[in-house]
Amino acid sequence: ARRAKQLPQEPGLAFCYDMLNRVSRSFAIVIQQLPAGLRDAVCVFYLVLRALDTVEDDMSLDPALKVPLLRCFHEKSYDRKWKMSCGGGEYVRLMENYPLVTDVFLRLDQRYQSVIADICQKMGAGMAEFVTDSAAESEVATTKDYNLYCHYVAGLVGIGLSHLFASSGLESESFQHTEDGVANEMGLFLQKTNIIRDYLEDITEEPRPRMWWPKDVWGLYADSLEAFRDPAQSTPALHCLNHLVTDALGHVQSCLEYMSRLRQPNVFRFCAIPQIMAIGTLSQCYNNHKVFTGVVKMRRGEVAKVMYRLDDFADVCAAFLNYAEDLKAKVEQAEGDPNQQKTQQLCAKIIASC
Ligand code: PS7
Ligand code: MN
Ligand code: MN
Ligand code: MN
Ligand code: MN
Ligand code: MN
Repeated sequence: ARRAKQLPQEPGLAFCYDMLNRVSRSFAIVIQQLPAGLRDAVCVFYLVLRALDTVEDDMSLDPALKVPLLRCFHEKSYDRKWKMSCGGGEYVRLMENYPLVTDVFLRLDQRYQSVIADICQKMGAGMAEFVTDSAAESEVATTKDYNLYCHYVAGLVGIGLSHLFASSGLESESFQHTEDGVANEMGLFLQKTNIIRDYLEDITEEPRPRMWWPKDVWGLYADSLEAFRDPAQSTPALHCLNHLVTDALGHVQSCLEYMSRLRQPNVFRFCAIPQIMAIGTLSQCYNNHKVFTGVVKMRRGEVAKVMYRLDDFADVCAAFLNYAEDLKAKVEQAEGDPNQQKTQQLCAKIIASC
């Protein structure tokens, strides 16, 4: 049951699963292992949002076109002819063959279609709020804005997925009502980890940087986000990094609570594997200057170890315990870090609840 399912032959579905495997490293495997009643809906949900994100990320699109497109993107999944040329790499093919995604979308259960379209509408409108038309040095002013942006691009995914789980009957009805709470935080934890880890990728983005680190945090440590790239500024850079890791760790209790309520083994794996990779990535990033000079990634073998034999909540606790212990050891070494105590307390709390 854990083997990846054979690729479907029907053209729409074949395109969707082929695309999924081309554009996502970690999601392709866990989505393909979902129960039949959810698999296609989650695959289409992923591709619709990936297409929306391609519009958001395309910096050659004029904001005067991008903003209205983000706002009406949810309607495109009902228009069998709609497609566009946008993005780069594999995403060009996704956008040019969008009618194949639409074809599968329109054959999904009505309730699944409504959830996907509703989340796409809210996410697109939220992304539109954060579009800036000049080379502003930072898009995100406050931690409140940071939480809001992460809600739009990831928290809403957690909420939508919860609605799909409840609609499928595979998980409890209570997943229908998790709007502002733990489902949102499941997404925030993943998105913040991505934003923290991608510092260098995002600041070196062409034609201009796209930064999501909140100014009310980085402003405590430097006059610009660029400054953190200077090796002479490594101390404030690490303090800022550790501050954001600490902020992200604040979501762990909610994530553990959410995962403890899942019942279907493959829905559980789909939710838990990315969460474990997130805490593993955070533990690698903490106090690690490589975030500012290169790519910090979990090793292949470590990822495989996570994916192999993850069956129940006890396995999640064991993994979180392991990474929280790693982190705790690193925090002890971070002498002079202004958030050291706070980070220590969060680690202790995670260890105690695992
Ligand atoms: C529908 C599975 C499981 C309750 C495309 C999964 C980009 C981190 O740096 O590609 O942009 O390349 O590594 C996923 C909650 C969203 C949040 C969000 C749709 C978990 C478009 C995913 C994913 C909620 C906006 C991957 C948040 O980033 O980043 C489905 C429960 C898409 C989830 C983006 C990011 C996802 C992300 P980069 P990645
Ligand atoms: Mn984006
Ligand atoms: Mn993106
Ligand atoms: Mn609801
Ligand atoms: Mn990123
Ligand atoms: Mn990426």
